[in-house]
Amino acid sequence: MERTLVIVKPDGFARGLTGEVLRRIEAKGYTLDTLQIMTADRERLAQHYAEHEGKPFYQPLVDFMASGPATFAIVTGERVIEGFRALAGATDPTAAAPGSIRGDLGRDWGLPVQQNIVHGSDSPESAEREIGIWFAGH
Ligand code: IDP
Repeated sequence: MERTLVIVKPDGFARGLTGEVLRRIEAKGYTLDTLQIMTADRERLAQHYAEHEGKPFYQPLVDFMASGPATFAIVTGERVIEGFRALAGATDPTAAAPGSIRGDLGRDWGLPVQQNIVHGSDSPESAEREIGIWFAGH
């Protein structure tokens, strides 16, 4: 069974969209395996977003992700990585297709980081790496 790391980012948490995101995951038929609400620390965010280090949005991204509580979830199911990314929609919430989480619930707020409500791992390797960062022992 495949698994992925989903984060309801601080914008989604602050807007009260955690339940809506989890509802869509469950309605799609995936299973919530582990859930935790926490404010992410910068050390683990630097590991999580290592591939973006040096990009113009990297520091604003880390600042945003550390700015308040977020919901971290391990979600399981057949092809859940691909499936959750389809549920999430394109990275840019303005361009994300209506029907997706970002397309239905997100927009551009004129900020240096796209506040796009959710994160989902992009490959099995990323999922295992990210789960190891946020859920040691899982
Ligand atoms: P993903 O979350 O759709 O997988 P990534 O390319 O992995 O997208 O980027 C990680 C996060 O960094 C995005 O979700 C978004 O919050 C932010 N981000 C990505 N590209 C840009 C950009 O060009 N400008 C501002 N923020 C960005």
